[in-house]
Amino acid sequence: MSDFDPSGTASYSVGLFGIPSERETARVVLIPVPWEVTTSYGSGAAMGPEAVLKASPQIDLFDLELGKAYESGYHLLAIPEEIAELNAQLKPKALEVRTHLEDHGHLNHEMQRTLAEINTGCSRMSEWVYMQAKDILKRGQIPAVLGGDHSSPEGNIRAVSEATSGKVGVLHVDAHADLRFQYQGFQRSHASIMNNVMNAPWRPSKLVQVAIRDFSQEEFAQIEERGDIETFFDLNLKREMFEGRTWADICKDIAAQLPEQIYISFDIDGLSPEYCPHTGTPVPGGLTFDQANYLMRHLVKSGKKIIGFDLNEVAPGESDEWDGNVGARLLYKMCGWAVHSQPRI
Ligand SMILES: [Mn+2]
Repeated sequence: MSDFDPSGTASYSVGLFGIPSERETARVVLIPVPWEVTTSYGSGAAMGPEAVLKASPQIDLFDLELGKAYESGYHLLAIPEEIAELNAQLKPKALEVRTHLEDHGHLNHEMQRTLAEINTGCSRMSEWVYMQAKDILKRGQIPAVLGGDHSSPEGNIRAVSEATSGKVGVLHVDAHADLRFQYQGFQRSHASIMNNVMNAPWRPSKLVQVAIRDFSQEEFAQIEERGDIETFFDLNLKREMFEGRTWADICKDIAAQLPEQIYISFDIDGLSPEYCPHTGTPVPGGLTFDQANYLMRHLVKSGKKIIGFDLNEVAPGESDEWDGNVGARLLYKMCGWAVHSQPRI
């Protein structure tokens, strides 16, 4: 990085955010996952990693609150062709299964076989992410997933949870609760990720959800039942703020629910849709960019350690790069806060 000019014109061909960094020495290693097999509504999340990478060099690296955190290195691995191919192969099959289910109400023998093939493929993707994340953790680096739909980070959450013997707590920012028990027959659907995470043998100690505003009655029942799931519904957050509570006060409440070691799983649709108009399942309401950033700042200032994280469901528009731009800026803040939370001693 010696001849690198952080104020100069940057290119993504140099690396994420235009920063030259080595896999071996970077503090944060990002795993791109071009995946959207079970996406049920709008598509494009598989193009998320590329969109974020291409938009990333326009960020001014010097940051008022993060300083020169980037100097510790944020390295994005190459977009894995094998996973991209598997995604391209399975996505039309998943659509076929879904259409068949809608038309007939059940799956015939052939469609059940196709469904099994999709479930196996989704497990393969998760296993691949898990192996990457384990390797990154072993080297003392911070693993981050850049999705892909919300099923893509499961392997990363698993690796982090195992590395902390299940002590880690997950902060989950999303419009959706993602607690569905299977979705349309898919075991690893984007809508089931937190159900899968919180029912796994390696599950984290706590799931704290923020900005949730779209969920089923069954998901609500699970939230009510379980002591290890705490949900800050968007409606309640907004009501409290309308009645005079500050976001700083609410951030304190959120921090109080989390253990010291945290993992952040950020679905871009947790933000208000104006920040992510092309994401697969946008929902009105949600956080502003600044609220999300302040929440992360608050958590780090209150002593939380960000052990790993993911950003998912960023989907580029056809003619503008706004979604990728916001995604890159959010990712930059996440990388910076992760580094700030775990200063090298
Ligand atoms: Mn979502």
